[in-house]
Amino acid sequence: MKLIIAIVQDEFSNKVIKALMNNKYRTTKLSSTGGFLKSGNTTLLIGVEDGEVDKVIDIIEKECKDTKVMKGQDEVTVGGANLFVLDMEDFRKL
Ligand code: 2BA
Repeated sequence: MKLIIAIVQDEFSNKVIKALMNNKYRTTKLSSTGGFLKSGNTTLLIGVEDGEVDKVIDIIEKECKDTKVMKGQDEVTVGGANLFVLDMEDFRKL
C-alpha cells in the first residue's frame, strides 16, 4: 500500500476531496500552513493500494492548478498540489 500526502491549495481542497470521495477514495483532511508564505493550505492523507496511485494523482491534478501570488515585491508560483507518495508498511483498522 501507499500513503499519498497531498499538500493542496485551500481553494482547491473541497473539489479534490469531493472528486476523491466520488471515486470511493478515503481521505483525511488536515489544516496546514506553508512555511514560506505562512498562509493556509490543506494536507490530505490518502491511503491506497499500489495500483491506485496514478488514478488518485490524476484526480488531484484535474482539480488543481498553480497560482501566482506576490510575496513582497517578488512573484511566487504556488503549485496546485505537492504530493509525496510513501510506501506504507501496514494499515490496520481496529
Ligand atoms: P509554502 O512553503 O508557503 O511555499 C509556497 C510557495 O513559495 C512554493 O510553492 C514555492 O513556489 C515558494 N517557495 C517556497 N519556499 C521557497 C524558498 N525557500 N525560496 C523561494 N521560494 C520558495 P510550492 O513549492 O508549490 O509549495 C506549496 C506548499 O507546499 C508550500 O507552501 C509547503 O506548504 C508545501 N511544500 C512544498 N514543497 C514541500 C516540501 N519539499 N516539503 C514540505 N512541504 C512542501
